[in-house]
Amino acid sequence: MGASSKIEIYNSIPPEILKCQTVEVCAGNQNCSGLVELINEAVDDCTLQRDLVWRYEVDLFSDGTIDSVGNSNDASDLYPVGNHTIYWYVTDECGNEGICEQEVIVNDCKQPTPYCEPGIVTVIMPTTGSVTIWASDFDAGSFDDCTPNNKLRFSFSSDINDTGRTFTCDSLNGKMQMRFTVTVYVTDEAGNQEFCTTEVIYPGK
Ligand SMILES: [Ca+2]
Ligand SMILES: [Ca+2]
Repeated sequence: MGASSKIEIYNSIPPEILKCQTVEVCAGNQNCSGLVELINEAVDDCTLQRDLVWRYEVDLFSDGTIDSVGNSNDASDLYPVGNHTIYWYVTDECGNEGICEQEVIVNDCKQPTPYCEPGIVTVIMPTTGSVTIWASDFDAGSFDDCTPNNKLRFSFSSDINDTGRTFTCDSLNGKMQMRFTVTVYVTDEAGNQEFCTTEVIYPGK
């Protein structure tokens, strides 16, 4: 009696999945996705590793919708930039199922490639006595591996909210013609930055 209940308890122990910890990688340069090696292992008290039966489900972007499934312990693949969840299931020969979920994070780690206009010629508006220029005015085709062009941010410093500069007659300091060097930062959605340097030119009257 005691022995048989002991065996039942013994048989009800599911395999323990060993690799459930979060995996974080940088996207490679192609297609803004990262090659992630995900080969799992489990231990079980009554079934040999090679006799365990595996399957997994992949929820890309962890939005609750399963996007692909597999019948092995190898979910290695190209994963897009974002956060994803892998659900691992492994069954022993007694029908006990071990389950775990694993987060996979693919980051955009690469800076944008900035291209600045060589210089912008502007004049101070007589009506207001000033002119405001925008960092985005200097963009000459900057691009990023992951962020679409219309989502790139342009600023005059590493602060992405530093988007405009206002020049007044005082900025010209009485000179007829003047050139101001400006640094234009390009920032992608992941916060990676790169800059180019150009100038604002006042041609004078
Ligand atoms: Ca999904
Ligand atoms: Ca990037």
